[in-house]
Amino acid sequence: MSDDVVISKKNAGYYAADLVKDGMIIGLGTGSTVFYAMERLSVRIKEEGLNIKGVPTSFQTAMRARDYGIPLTTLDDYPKLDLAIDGADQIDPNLCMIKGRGAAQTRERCVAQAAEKFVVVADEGKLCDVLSAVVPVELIPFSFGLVVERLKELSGNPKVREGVKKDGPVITDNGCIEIDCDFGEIKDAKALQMEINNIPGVLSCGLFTEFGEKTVVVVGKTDGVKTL
Ligand code: ABF
Repeated sequence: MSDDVVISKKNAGYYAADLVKDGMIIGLGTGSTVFYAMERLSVRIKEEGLNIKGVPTSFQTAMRARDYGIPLTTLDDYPKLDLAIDGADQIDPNLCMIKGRGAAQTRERCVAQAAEKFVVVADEGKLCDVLSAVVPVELIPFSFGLVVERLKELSGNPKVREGVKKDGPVITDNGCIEIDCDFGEIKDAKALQMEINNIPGVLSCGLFTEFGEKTVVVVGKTDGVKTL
């Protein structure tokens, strides 16, 4: 990762962390850019006595939050969140996005749904005119053959995300399998998201087209940020 990208991610993460107000219950996404937001929150907790709680969207985020001294809670305790901070892989001009490279999109969707405001942090390289990255799909192992067949019928090219062992699938925090499906340029992301999420056995895919109204995208640059 280039120094410019690291600086950009840090600027975006820090800016998002400074949107957090005392007393907030927030969602904590997964990924390196969010981790910069958590780094800044850690400093604010220590220096300002910021009083917040976070709902982590992955085991990795929970571990990182504990290291940073960010108190954790759950959606059971707080089904409504003030704000969620999360990352993305691609973001189009309509604030539709592809997420899930961290295989955490299902929990990220729950947290985004629960949040009043969805703050997405990204470097400029994540912006695109048309979504075209592979779409992660989380599914229960029982449905694997069916989901693969259906994704192909939708003109996708599905590939199982491999874990540490060759041909050994990544097992998500939910005990499921992750597939990365290449659809090339995605002309109608909303429709494709509906199709994929309606396949029996799919927990959720990485197309996020339903949160535009409450989304603020913080685009990190080497000299600051711009918001969309
Ligand atoms: C998570 O972080 C995923 O949904 C998304 O794919 C990833 C982005 O990671 P990074 O911020 O490291 O680019 O939100």
